[in-house]
Amino acid sequence: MTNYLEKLNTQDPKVASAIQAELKRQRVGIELIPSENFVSLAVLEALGSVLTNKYSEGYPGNRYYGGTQNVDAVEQLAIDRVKKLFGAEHANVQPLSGAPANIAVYSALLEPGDTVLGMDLSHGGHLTHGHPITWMAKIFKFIRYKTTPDGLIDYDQVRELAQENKPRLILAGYSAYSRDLDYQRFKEIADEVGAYTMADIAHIAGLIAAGEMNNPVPIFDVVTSTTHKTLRGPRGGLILCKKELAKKINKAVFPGFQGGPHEHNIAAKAVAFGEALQPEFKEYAKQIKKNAKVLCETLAKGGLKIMFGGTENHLILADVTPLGLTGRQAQELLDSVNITLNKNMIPDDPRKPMDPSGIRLGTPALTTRGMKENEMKQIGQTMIELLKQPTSEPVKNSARATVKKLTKQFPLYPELD
Ligand code: DSN
Repeated sequence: MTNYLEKLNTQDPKVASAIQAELKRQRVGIELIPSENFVSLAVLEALGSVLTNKYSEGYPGNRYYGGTQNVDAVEQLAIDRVKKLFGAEHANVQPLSGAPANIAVYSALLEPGDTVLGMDLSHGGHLTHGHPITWMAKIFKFIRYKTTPDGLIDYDQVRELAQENKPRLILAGYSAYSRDLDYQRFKEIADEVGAYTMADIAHIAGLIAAGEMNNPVPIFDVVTSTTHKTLRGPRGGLILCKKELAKKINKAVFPGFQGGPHEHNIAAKAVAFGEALQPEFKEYAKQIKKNAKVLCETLAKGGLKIMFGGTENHLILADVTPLGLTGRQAQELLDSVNITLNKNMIPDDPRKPMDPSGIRLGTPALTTRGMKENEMKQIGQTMIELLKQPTSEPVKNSARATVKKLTKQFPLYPELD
């Protein structure tokens, strides 16, 4: 593909040049943000397709608009593939992203004022799991469970909180926790108090699809996800659920919460689900985990304090304050040599969200580029050297040289030249 952005460049060079600059940034950087990935060219093509022109409120075979035969076919493909991928009874692929998917589930299953038990944000949970800053926290009562000092979910505490507060919904899932979950245990607790079970697998969906992590879909009532993280699809969301909740969930997404579905995006989801069904995707997911383990060990050896006792998935949450830096300083320093990750709160962080104690990083994007354990070691050592000598120009230059060497060795989107 040699004419990438040719039309755009002629018509609107300002937008074209910003996109080109972003392509370059992605190519020359070591991308460690655990929620980011690089989609295939096939996914990009579907995203940029004429399906963006079509309105299609409703669901396949039952729409409010004419001319929907082609988007029906695409949406049905996405539904069938994602059901197969996770062993789900029902799938809704219309949520625009993870937050709308979660909100749609709350509105499907709960009444205003109902109680939800979810994971504390600083212990790895997510904003949409009831952080007081969100609108949802004004509508529902959120109670939060935490991890133990050794980094596990304290299921006894979850049970106690459930018995005490009688939640209508128990929520499992996270965006900064590095261990697997015992979904059966959550389900037993929920059954004792008559609560629905909901898992948000946004971060780990790709690992679950590949059989590399526990799958809540056969156990839980509802599972939500984004499609753009380890699942390596376009930016978007989805909801999986038991057959008996299908109507409620569908009605909550449309017309309850969203309007016309983004069918170009749903087409790209279908392509990504098709890719995730291939045997190569299993190898990819395995490698993500191997890479995360090596990176984690290298960072721990170098003096970072790893939260939750290590990693069983794609991500690492680490306290950088033992090296005399804050999370924000570490992020900015690494950014200056094109290593990208994000500052993050650690459990019960004494610092503020905009300058917390920790950094969060992961391996899905670099694994897509083809990097393996050796490269993870090099990257981890480079990071440690820099974090230990933040003002040394020679160390910075050496880090830049490593980044340059690795990103050249593992090129990104060479077809787009
Ligand atoms: N912003 C996403 C992440 O980075 O984990 C979660 O919504």
